[in-house]
Amino acid sequence: MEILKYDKETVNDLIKRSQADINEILNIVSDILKDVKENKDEAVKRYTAKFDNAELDNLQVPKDEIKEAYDNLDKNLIEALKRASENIEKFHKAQIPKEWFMEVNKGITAGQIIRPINSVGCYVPGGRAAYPSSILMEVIPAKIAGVERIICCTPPGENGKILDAILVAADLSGADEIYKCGGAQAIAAMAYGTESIEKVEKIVGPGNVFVTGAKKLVYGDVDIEFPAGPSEVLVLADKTAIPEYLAHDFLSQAEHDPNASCFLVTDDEKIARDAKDLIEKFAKEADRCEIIEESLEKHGHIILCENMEEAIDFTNTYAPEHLIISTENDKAVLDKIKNAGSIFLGKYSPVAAGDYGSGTNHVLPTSGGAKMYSGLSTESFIKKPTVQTITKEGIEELAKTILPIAEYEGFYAHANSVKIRLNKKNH
Ligand code: HSO
Ligand code: ZN
Repeated sequence: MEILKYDKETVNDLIKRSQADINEILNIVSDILKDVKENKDEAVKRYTAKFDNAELDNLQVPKDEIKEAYDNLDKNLIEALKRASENIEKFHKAQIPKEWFMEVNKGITAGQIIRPINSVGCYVPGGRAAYPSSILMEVIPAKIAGVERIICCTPPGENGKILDAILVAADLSGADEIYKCGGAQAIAAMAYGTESIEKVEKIVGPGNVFVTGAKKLVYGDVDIEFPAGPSEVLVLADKTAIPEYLAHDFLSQAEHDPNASCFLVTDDEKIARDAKDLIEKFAKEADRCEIIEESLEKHGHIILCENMEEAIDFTNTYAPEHLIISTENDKAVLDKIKNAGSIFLGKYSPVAAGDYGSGTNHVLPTSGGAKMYSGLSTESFIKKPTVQTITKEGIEELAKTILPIAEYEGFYAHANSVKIRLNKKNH
């Protein structure tokens, strides 16, 4: 890893990330979607045999497998999942939007009510790692929003089973149904419905390029949250930061995926050098050393800026999924941050806190998505219909606004629907 002096040109190249080109695989994904739409369960089972090497009779996890999972799972882990759930619940309850009404003008009362989406599909990837924590992050906010039917899909292992921790997390957080299927076929099943998986209205959760590609293609038939790709962290540090902490923050993101991206952006040369040495040293000793070294080699960068203004400017352009701020005056830096998925302020706030248990959500926009999306939240599962009620006096006054515009647009029936209400005495 090199220490790069900040200059707009060089740095603009780094911002592109490693996103595999989803367009390249969209044809394959589109064939899978069509196949599942037509052949339903049979197609899902066929793809599960092909991609996950699992031959399944039934896609749905039966109750006794969930019970067995509780019996088999380490009690300490169950307790930790419960504690994490409590914090996630507390935090996401605070996100429930308020209903409100106001008098826009005399006689015109308008407002917003909240209603949950009726059914939601939570996707959880398998493969390189198991993510019971992601189940909590997806199911709990949906539950708190009041979603009536919450289903989970995750690929089974070769033995046709889902990991105990995933089943326990899904059950603890209140999922109604759990299915053994992954990849584009799972997204298709949730979007279109099959004999055993009833269609849902929104699909959330991260996944590989096939999952992300499938979510893009089914968008419109169902809602999705945002495309989520490989993990990212940007650490914004000045001379007061502690290089050991920064180094471990780097590794904790790099260990996710060879395509994960890690940036240290600082105005202090000594911090940059010390952090670089430690990152390289810890990477060699790390458990997931191969993934970490590949990720750091491809997408690990240390950027040395002239001053913190420049560092903040770069941060906003990069719009990281996770942002750690470790500076003399974190709050003042925070005030200048425009784009980031989830922000960790101060020395004692590692990303792992948000990943597992401080309560915030870890399903976050990547690849610059933080410029236009927020992470998953209770609001992701809530619709806000508007409501209005207008008095006779209110519509009489409003007619002066409506009629000229409606007539200009040539919508005379619109105009008439107002006029008819104006001159009637007894209604
Ligand atoms: N950091 C990941 C979430 C996660 N970490 C799950 C560990 N488990 C989101 O980018
Ligand atoms: Zn993580």
